[in-house]
Amino acid sequence: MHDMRIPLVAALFVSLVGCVGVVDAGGTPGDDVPPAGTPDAPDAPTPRLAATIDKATVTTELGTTHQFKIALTASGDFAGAVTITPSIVDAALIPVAGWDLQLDSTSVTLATNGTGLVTGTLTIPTNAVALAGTVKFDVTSSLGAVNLASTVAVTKQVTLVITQDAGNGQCIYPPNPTTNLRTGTKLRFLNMGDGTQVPTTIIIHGENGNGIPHEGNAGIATNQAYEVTLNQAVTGAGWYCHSPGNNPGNLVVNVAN
Ligand SMILES: [Cu+2]
Repeated sequence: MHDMRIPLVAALFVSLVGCVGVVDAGGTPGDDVPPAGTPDAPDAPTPRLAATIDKATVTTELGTTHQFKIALTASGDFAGAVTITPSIVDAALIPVAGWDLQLDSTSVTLATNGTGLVTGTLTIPTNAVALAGTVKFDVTSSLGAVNLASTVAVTKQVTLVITQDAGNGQCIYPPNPTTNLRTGTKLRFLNMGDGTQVPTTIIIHGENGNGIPHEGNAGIATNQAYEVTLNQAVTGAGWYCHSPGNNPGNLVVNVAN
């Protein structure tokens, strides 16, 4: 019995030594503790720039101005210059002529995680030919480009707003006495009097034959429009309020093909 135990213990010892050698991979005994690493640091934030536009579509008429608010928001510790490039294109991405698009600033430098606001102003002239377009703002930074867009649809009509003087009831006309149109445009004389003047109605004087028919005696009530579609080219068609009166002598409509 004793003779058999000794080789068994020796064999077990050899086995244990061999096992430790494999784990150590040739190193010093006892160094098979994982190296004292630094704890995981929080992941570095991913820099981002969000850009949004306040309206995706505009439905309007000729002779109007529209503002687009472009909001910029940096996050993930992003900071730096942001450039905004405006353009107006049609469905085939061809630039739209005759409309005007301006920015109050074309470049903004954002502080770390800061915000910015840029305003674009679109002006559609009364005699623009294009009746549709996409207003684009390409927002570029070191992170790349974000493309914002708003589609604009235009009705071929122009509204001239007329109010009445609170003192004597006389018509108050649009600030620009000259209205340039294209043939086929509906021209609307809109009575925006406050309804307190007498008469509250307005009769538009047009010289029959020059393109603007004289309005009938019923006139236009408050918040209503006298509408005429101008299908003939004409230069210098005069108009004014026949009632309640006052002809400044300089109100003209020009119509071109
Ligand atoms: Cu008249």
